Amino acid sequence: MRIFIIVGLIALSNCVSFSLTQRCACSEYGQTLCDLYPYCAWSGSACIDMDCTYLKSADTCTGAKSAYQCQWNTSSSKCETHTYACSEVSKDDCEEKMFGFDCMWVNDKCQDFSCASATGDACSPFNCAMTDSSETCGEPKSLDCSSFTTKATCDQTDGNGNMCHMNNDSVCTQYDIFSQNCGDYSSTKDFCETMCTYVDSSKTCQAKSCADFTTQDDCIVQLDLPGLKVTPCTWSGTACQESTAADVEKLDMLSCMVVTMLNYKWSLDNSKCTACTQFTTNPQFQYLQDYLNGESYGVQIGAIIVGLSLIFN
Ligand SMILES: *[C@@H]1O[C@H](CO)[C@@H](O)[C@H](O)[C@H]1NC(C)=O
Ligand SMILES: CC(=O)N[C@H]1CO[C@H](CO)[C@@H](O)[C@@H]1O
Repeated sequence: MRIFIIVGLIALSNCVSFSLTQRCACSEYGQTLCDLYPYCAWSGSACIDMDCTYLKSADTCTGAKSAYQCQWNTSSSKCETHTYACSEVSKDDCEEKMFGFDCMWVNDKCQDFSCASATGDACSPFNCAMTDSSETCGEPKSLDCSSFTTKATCDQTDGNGNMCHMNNDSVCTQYDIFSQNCGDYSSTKDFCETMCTYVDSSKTCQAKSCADFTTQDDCIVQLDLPGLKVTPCTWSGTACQESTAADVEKLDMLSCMVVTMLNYKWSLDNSKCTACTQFTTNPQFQYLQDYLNGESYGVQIGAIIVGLSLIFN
């Protein structure tokens, strides 16, 4: 169904990087690895995409354990596919965008999201018009950035994916809140540095690279959020560099999963970290991809990091 074959390995000279929006298809795994991944299920003869009917207890079926895909039916003692309404979601998970919810916690209840009642962090800069100075959150509206002349009045979002922000010459300018190209932020150093690296010598905003890490302990992966990619890094002895395909092959089992964001699998036959050839979408990032494709979803960098930590666990 959702399985598609694409070139998962993006070759950049001899370096490798991986898409955050996909992972190895379940069909790549034998039973041992299949059992490790919550997104897969062992049918008895093959590893298949997780399907509620293979979850055999209320504990593994309901809520976050099945990424809010399934619910335990107490009368039949079966795990069934279920679409959760906000009112059924617990406080802890109510505002978790990665489960695909558009909900908010108000008056001790998980309710449908509304810009007008959102305050503080709940206000999504992507979905709602938001003014930094007054901390107000409202329905999307159009903005004319050039009409704002001070930093205090300039910083705001229109709820349609655009924001006003001061450029490096103190002119209030319109930017995409989330551009897939760091270069779009070359004229605003401070915003550039929230996701990318600003290079003073060339006055350009560039994607982060492994060389940004200066110690061996930090030299693991570099996350390119605008590009929705992760690049594994290898310590050369003196510097942090982009890993080559040969470096990735030598990773141990856990690093193989984590560093490649599940784009490689551990081969039990030869104990090597091996590229998958079939991929499935990674729904933890699906909402972000949907946003980038023009649908409006609340995307916050924090939620992406939470998504990553779930994969790590
Ligand atoms: C639970 O299972 C019973 C028996 O199969 C079925 O009649 C009922 O509709 C199910 N409940 C829900 C909420 O789907
Ligand atoms: C002062 C300064 O750095 N100005 C730069 C602002 O950004 C524009 C567009 O990238 C550059 O052309 C300016 O040199």
